[in-house]
Amino acid sequence: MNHLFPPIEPFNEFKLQVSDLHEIHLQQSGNPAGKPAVFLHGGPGGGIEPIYRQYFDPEKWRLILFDQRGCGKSKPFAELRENTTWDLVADIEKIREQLGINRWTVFGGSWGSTLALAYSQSHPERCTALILRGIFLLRKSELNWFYQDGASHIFPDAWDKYLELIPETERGDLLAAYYKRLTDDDPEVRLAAARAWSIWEGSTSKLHPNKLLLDRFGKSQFAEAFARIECHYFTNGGFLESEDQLLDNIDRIRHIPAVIVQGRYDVVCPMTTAWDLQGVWPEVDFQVIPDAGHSMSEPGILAKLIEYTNKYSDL
Ligand code: STX
Repeated sequence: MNHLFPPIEPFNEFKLQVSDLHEIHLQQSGNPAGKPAVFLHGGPGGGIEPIYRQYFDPEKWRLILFDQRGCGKSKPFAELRENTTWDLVADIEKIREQLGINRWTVFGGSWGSTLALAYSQSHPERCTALILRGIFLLRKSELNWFYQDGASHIFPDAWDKYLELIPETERGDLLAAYYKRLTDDDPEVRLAAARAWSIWEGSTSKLHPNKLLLDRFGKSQFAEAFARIECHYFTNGGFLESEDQLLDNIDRIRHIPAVIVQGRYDVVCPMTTAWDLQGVWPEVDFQVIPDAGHSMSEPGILAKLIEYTNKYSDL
């Protein structure tokens, strides 16, 4: 059975100024002489967590984690300016160059999978392997499913709380209604919207939701960056050229060893998306977890991810 590695501290932490405005926070853990891997967190705006270090054998891997622009310990906090998918792709290259890494394994779930695809399709020669989970391609149908009409039918109780904040006249376009409040000048308006937005996602991420997770999503510090940055990216279609961009450019990466780990009962990023991706990418190793939701801590997903970080440590 594959289970988490013991908790470890980073062996090195530092800041990197990636633009006049943004400074990002990075850390390295595991074996400094190990195989390099970069961890792309979700959201966007979710930030990194200590437990993410425990998915990689610390003797085999040199793991690089960082807080994407505007979240976690990166600064300025919750900043939306100069914050696009392509800024993040450029940051990943800056990090790689700064650390003197030639090629690395790219690990990302949910929004992390979107970013992993955008990065690897831009810089395929830098990728040794891809470990992707809970696939999210930011297509209109996916956003509509989660923020307008879809997941609402599975979690009507949590949905009511997400709706509560928005007057009926504005409910025809909830993304727009939330964007307006998340970018309001009044911090109280922003925060109330941020908490409701984040709690909705926290309530739907696991097959068996737990209070610990909800507490984290409801914390104002986490919620403000998470909700503002997510809503900013989603309002702008992920800054993609077209909504099928990541499917259309699969030729650029099909030669790279890659696995998709997908929970059958993922309500945040339903399996249709992973299915469409594997449909244009027959080379990918497609692993469906029959009894899992969205979160990377779902037992079957966790075990499969660790199986693959172990397997790919030999590539
Ligand atoms: N957002 C999905 C996503 O990337 C639509 C995501 N969901 N939860 C997370 O990320 C965190 C666990 C990082 C908070």
